[in-house]
Amino acid sequence: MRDEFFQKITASVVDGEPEITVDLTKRAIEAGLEPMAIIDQGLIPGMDIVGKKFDSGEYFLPNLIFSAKAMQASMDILEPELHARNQERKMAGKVVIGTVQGDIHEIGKSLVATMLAANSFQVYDLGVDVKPEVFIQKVRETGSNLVGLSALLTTTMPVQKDVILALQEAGLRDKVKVMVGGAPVTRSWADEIGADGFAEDAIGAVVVAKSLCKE
Ligand code: HCB
Repeated sequence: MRDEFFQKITASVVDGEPEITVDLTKRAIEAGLEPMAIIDQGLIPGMDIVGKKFDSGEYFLPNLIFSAKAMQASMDILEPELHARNQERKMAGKVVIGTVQGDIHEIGKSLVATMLAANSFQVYDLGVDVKPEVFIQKVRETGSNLVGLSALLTTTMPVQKDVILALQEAGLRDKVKVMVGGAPVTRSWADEIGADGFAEDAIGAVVVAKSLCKE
């Protein structure tokens, strides 16, 4: 019965069916399955499959959004259950993310935030048009080890560099990694401004974030 539950939960995440994932999650808890096992053996394998399908071109952005929603909806039920059992999920890292000052493009940044949250990162999403000092303040407040900076305009790309300089000035640069992204952002731009990582899409961002947080 356990394996059947896990397989169905995995499939509902892969299919991007939040309502089914929620229903299965509730039933699995009622049946006595451990919340941590539901995450490790049901949800995470689902997101792994989704990542592979996206990489191979079988899945597109809407698939990612629905799968991440399914995972997140299940996590909303499981987090309080873990808490009640004094079990905290082992987080992959703490990420402060936002679209930089002067830029109101939100979709890509939010997708990256959702995918990170679905992959066991604690995410602090500051929204759009975020001033460098607000990133600094949030990093200090949360003790985050990663900052994700999104910029969609060639005119706001330099603000990514401003945030890196502000981290340096605040004495935080050696405590936090910086990952940049956004349609006009390239690896060479990331190198030029001294970012630690660059990702072209949300799945890539999860891979880069995991590797930066391991360092
Ligand atoms: Co906007 N806009 N826009 N826009 N916009 C772009 C970005 C242009 C390229 C369109 C064009 O001219 N061809 C252009 C920028 C040109 C340039 O600078 N070279 C542009 C412009 C000029 C503008 C305005 C200035 C237009 C105006 O008012 N005259 C204005 C900007 C206002 C401002 O920000 N101050 C503006 C406004 C808008 C909206 C409001 C109408 C709307 C945004 C709505 C919203 O987000 N709530 C909008 C949109 C939707 C776009 C396009 C069409 C799509 C952007 C998008 O959402 N892409 C875009 C054209 C395009 O890019 N094709 C156009 C989909 C997401 C999923 O991709 O690249 O954002 P993404 O994110 C990826 C990836 O980059 C990476 O992962 C994400 C997920 O796969 N990633 C990260 C992103 N952030 C990351 C952070 C990390 O740490 C790691 C990875």
